[in-house]
Amino acid sequence: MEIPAELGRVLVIIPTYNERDNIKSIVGRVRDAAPSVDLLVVDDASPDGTGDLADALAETDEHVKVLHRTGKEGLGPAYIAGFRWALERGYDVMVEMDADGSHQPEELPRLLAALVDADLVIGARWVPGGKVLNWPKSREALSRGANTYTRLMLGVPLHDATGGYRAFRAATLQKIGLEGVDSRGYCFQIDLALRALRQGLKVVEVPITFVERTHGSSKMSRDIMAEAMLRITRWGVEARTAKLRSRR
Ligand SMILES: Nc1nc2c(ncn2[C@@H]2O[C@H](COP(=O)(O)OP(=O)(O)OP(=O)(O)O)[C@@H](O)[C@H]2O)c(=O)[nH]1
Ligand SMILES: [Mg+2]
Repeated sequence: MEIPAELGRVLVIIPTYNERDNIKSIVGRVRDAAPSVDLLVVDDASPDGTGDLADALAETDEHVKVLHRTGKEGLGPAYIAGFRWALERGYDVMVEMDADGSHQPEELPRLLAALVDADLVIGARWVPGGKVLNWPKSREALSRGANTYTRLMLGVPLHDATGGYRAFRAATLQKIGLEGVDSRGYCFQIDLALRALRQGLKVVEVPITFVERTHGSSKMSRDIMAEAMLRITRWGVEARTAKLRSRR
């Protein structure tokens, strides 16, 4: 499947923290699946040397770039740094992709095809045709629960607002405005989807098959979950309060 030329220049952004055993494979798979796109690895000074491995890959392939940051700040700030880097260099499309193989590069052409008629495409697990491989029931329940809570609390028409395999048009990020985004963990994904919807942009979910990582360890934590719960609740309350005020 070809990448639609009308989309312009595409950059796949891969945030990494201790992904030594995954980085080479994921970069290679993206290069095979979509040879015309560029890649940016955003590494938060991984102690396991992921940043050096990424530099080595960049040395032999001009499609691969690396942004080194000074310490672990969470997924949100890493993506924002990557988005800024891309906007400064005139990319037209920015893709979010995990390094751990959960987001299959082979599905990228399908995500990009959907972006031709959308402002933001979310690779979704919890839609018909979407799947998760090798997750324990407890992890599935957590993700489904978080998404149901998000839909009810925020009134958004999305089934996988926490999904992190996404394609944005540059214009979408410019309209959203990245200045005020301070979410760190996976509520960053909800934050951006919500901002896009509130701007009246077209957000489309495309079914994906999400594969649990086989190497390295998850960075998911109690703190990240707590941040998401608190923020979803706060955004929901704020939206309801604003609605009530506007009725008066
Ligand atoms: N640069 C950077 N990358 C991060 C940070 N935290 C997580 N990542 C990367 O973001 C991606 C997603 O993180 P994961 O640890 O897989 O978290 P997850 O996908 O929510 O959890 P699992 O499903 O258990 O893997 C991976 O590529 C991580 O290496 C961070 O603080 N900084
Ligand atoms: Mg993961």
